[in-house]
Amino acid sequence: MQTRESLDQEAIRILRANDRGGFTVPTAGLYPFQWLWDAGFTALGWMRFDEARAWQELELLFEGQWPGGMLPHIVFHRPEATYFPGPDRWGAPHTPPTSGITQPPVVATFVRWMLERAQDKALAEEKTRALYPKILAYHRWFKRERDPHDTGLMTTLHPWETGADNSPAWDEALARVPVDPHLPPYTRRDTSHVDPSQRPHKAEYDRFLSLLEVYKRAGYDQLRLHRECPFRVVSLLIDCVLHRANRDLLWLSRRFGFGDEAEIEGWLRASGPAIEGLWDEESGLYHNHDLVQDAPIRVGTNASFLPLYAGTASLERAERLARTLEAWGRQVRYLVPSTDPAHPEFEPQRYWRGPVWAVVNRLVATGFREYGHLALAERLRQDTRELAELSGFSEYYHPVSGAGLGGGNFSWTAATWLDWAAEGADG
Ligand code: 9WN
Repeated sequence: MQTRESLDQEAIRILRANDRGGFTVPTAGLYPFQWLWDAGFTALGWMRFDEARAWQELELLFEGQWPGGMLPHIVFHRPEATYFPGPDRWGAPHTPPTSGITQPPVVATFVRWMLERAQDKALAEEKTRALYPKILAYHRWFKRERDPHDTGLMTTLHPWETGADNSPAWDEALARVPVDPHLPPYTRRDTSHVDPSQRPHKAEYDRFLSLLEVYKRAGYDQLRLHRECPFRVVSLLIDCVLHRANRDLLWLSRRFGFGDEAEIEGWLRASGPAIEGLWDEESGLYHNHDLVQDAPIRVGTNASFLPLYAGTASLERAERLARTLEAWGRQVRYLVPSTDPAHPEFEPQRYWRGPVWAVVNRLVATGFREYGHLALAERLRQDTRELAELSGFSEYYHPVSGAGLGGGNFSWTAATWLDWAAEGADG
């Protein structure tokens, strides 16, 4: 058990050790590049002790932005051999090399939080002004390329885009993805860093990689992929994070007088009711949606609570969600398990199939706090804090024993400690 002060120091040490000169790797070895939503959470952590460095994290992330606005989920700033798949396998048309898919778009919201909290307001305003048009271009890309029929919901093309790669929510949709008979042979690197019982199975990797071949054949043409990609879902992680990000982009537009309010309000008018359409009265949860089958994916996950973070839910639905989460909390010691602990596919040590992720806890807690469920929000923060005290800054944690799992010395967990779990920046 470590003290608050020693953990603060340890968290700062981890971010500095994972700094590669302006961008932060999630953890050395296992993930040696810059990831999109990791960069967002990590910038919040840097903000606590080096504001200039925090802004730089986002500046370097946008070096990966594609001309059409897409912000890729990995920027391969420099070659590293310890991760697969690397830039060659993606074959994406960009310099610096990047992946060819996106990830939960946390940036607009976190830029707002950074601006609000900054000690150096002049620097924060200058950086926000420079980032704003890039974030707007990214959100326009989402609307144009991922919601071409204006349904209010984004099409997600890969489990990696959701950030929750092997969640049981994707099992059926992924099982339908044919394994490419000409899939080039590959050697996984993740299982040389982490015990395979804590990582996805080979059957999942075969399909993760088969999807890359589909994208390359389509020349990364998103509209073509709406027809040709065999994996198409609505992901609560993407849609709720994007809805929230658009609310914060709207706020930024007003705050600086950028004049984009009407366009952003139009997006929000479509996405708000569409997210509410994912509600399932019977389970008291929101569900992801399979677009290939046009059917709800009835698997409770830690993302099922995110319409509170989006701010789209009614007070009544928030109350139901609170009761559902409290019920989960009677089945595990630490909230929020990444999968409903009563679900037959719940696996408490395997990645997104059961373990607790500090960053998702932070988003879920923000939602409950904003809806006035202060005790539950505080329990999420307390559980996250205890996990760090017990097991240090791991990638994820066992929801029953609290053991640290996956990679160690993990940037976004350390950053989430500094910015939120240690004492809470926001109440
Ligand atoms: C694929 C970096 C990333 C996180 C994801 C997490 C994991 C990568 C992987 O690591 O995914 O993107 O190779 O397993 O699932 O959420 O951003 O920390």
